[in-house]
Amino acid sequence: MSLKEQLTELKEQGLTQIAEVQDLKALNDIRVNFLGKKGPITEVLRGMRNVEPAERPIIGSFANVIRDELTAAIAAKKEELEKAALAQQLAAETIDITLPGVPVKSGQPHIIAQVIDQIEKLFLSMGFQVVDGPEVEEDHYNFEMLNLPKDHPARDMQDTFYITKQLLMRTQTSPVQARTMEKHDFSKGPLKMISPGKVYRRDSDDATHSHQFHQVEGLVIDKHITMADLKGTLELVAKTVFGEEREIRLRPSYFPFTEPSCEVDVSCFKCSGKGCSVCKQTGWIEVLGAGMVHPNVLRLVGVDPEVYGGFAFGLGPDRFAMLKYGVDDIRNFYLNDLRVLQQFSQKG
Ligand code: 2NL
Repeated sequence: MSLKEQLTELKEQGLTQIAEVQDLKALNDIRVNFLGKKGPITEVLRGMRNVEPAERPIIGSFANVIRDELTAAIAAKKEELEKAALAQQLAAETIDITLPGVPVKSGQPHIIAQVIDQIEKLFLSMGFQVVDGPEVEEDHYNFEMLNLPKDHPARDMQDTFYITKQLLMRTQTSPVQARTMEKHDFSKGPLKMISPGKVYRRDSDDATHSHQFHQVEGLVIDKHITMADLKGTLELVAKTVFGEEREIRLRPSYFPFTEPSCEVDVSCFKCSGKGCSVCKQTGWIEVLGAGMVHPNVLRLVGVDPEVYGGFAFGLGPDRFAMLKYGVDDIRNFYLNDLRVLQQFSQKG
């Protein structure tokens, strides 16, 4: 067989093997076998010694053409196999996005926290500070500083959790305000604050009483504060929590720490004032207590009542939530039954 014939046969063999090969490893073996230094093409070319010198360049370039053809066929096959491998991998790794996912359970703030958050947002927007304080409080700050003399009925052992003679669970958040007023430098400007938090009463729990509940107290101390400032502020609270159409009215009342004192009613959000079971046919619902800070309280914290005055109020987020959502038993807020709490999802 002539060299040309041998080379042509090698080419045919090579092309057949390349056409049949199924994987990249075997393809590489073919490449090494045919085109490598010890491969048959190199071997055939060694036989050039016996070829006429004039023939040699022709055989040489014929061999190169065959080498190039096989190289090209291998490259094409390599690309084909790589594409097939990628397609197979992609098919195997396909994610079915129509499959239902694993649901993620998300919580939400407790309904009382939601009411407090809403009130905090309102007061922060009016430049008030939100102040925290201890729940275990001194008798001095809880009562004494708030003009509750030693024999006042509110200080009765029956109503307060005493820890020692001097220490107790705070019955209101006003001690936070007494502490803040005491520290405030009034030459630097007015004091505008709210103090939200937990308070404690030595009560038997029932539908409307809980030994632990919540309070948000508010306080503004400055020169020239009037009851109109109080009314305007509380009207905003009522509208924010109970709806834009609400009105408020002030009725005279009594608290040891304010003078004058008032109770604040909001126009009924159920019947808009016509009279229904929620407002007991009066058109009004009592929602909070307030007043002008008693001069004795100012004196006790070192503020001159001849120069400064202010208003204060106290409201119950528990009562707000009960009224707003028609919850008739305060214990629902503290039993932490998810069937109750999940009804107050903010996701709507
Ligand atoms: C309520 C309503 C009220 C205050 C709280 C207060 C605080 C300071 C000075 C004066 Cl530091 N007053 N707080 C005022 C009026 C009402 O809470 O029903 N309380 C028993």
